[in-house]
Amino acid sequence: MPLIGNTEFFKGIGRIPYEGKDSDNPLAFKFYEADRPVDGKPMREHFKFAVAYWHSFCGTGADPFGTGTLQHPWDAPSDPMEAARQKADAAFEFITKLGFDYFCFHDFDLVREAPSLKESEGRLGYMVSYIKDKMAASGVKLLWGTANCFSHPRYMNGAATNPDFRVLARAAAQVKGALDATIALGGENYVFWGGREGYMSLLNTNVKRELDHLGRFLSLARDYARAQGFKGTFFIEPKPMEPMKHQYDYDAAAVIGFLHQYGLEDDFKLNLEVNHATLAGHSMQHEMEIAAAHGMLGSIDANRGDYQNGWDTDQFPNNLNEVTLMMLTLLEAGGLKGGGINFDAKLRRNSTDAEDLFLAHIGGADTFARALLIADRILKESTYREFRRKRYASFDTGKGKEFETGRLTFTELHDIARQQGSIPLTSGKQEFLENLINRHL
Ligand code: XLS
Ligand code: NI
Ligand code: NI
Repeated sequence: MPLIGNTEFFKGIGRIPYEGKDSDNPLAFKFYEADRPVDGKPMREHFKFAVAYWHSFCGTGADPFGTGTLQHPWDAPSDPMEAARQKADAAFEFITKLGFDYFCFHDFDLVREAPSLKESEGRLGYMVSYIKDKMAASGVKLLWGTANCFSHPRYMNGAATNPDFRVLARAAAQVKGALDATIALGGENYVFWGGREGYMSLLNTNVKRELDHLGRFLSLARDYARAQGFKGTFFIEPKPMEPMKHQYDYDAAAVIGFLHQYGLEDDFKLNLEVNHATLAGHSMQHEMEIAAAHGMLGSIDANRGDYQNGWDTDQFPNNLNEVTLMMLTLLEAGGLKGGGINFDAKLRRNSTDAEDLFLAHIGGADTFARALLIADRILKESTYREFRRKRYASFDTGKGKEFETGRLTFTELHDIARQQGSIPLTSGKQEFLENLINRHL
């Protein structure tokens, strides 16, 4: 295994092979076979699997009740630039051994933020060139970049929706830097997750002004990036709450309405996250269906929640039934528009072996690969597609078609109802379809 840096961080683990479903090697893919074609394109293109820099290389396992349990050797150097270089070395060793094609990052995942904006920009600029070389050497690409405008105390009342203009300007400077970094690294997309764009209390909040500020901020960011030659897609990542009591980007439907209200619908799509969907009281398939219905199914942050509790636990995906339903929607929608599957998931606090990060990603990739194969079979070999099509057959011809194509008036509908006599009940066949899905799992 040729190393890109000098130190090997994940010793004793080589390139993860595909060994097929009968393998009992925990460090092998059982279903994810990158070059295997499914429905006309290889798995790697369906998924564009990405490693999330923040969880995998910055997360320490700390929680509100205790300090970190994961002691990363790359965090040891006190010099921030040395620590950042080592972290990048570890990240690219990991991604290359795993065989994924992409990564995603926030600006200050790459290097610790400095006390001043100017010095922070200098640090980021240096790390961008360091990482650019690693990308060239490994062939790993950037799925998307983003700015962390939620961790620093200055953002406690929001970034683009902060009531203090000075904080908004500071956030703009940070997003500019993250856009520049994304463009310099050939990033295919750029994400906005409005972590603190919302409120803790309506008593101190002017919702209308905050939404207008957010709309203007995003328009300016878009115009800046386009002027710099960025051709990729901007994504909004909906999440209903956490850290705020309420976030404006609540769910897919709310974000789509917002994008249209502020004239952003041509440049922006959605980056949907499984655990955010469930926090909003939806299934992930629901969120994907809503996005796909508007041509906005852009990208996916893959993880899962714990269905016994209600916060963003960001566990690695392993629920075959849930992911199969997602893959049905993905295939029917013709794939993701520009994005991929980013594992926005973290190890449990007590998963402390170096190999655990590999096992987590292998399990996630295998769940998606297996689900894709199942969904492809359901669509090609069962009556699922045909049943769903036929359910709307009354709109395919005659008066139904005239209605769909805008050729009937309301009074004509009334006339039709008068003439048509009694309407037989038609079963929705829900249990039939549920059994059909289970039979293919
Ligand atoms: C947090 C979000 C975050 C975004 C990127 O819940 O998922 O990780 O994906 O800022
Ligand atoms: Ni999340
Ligand atoms: Ni996310």
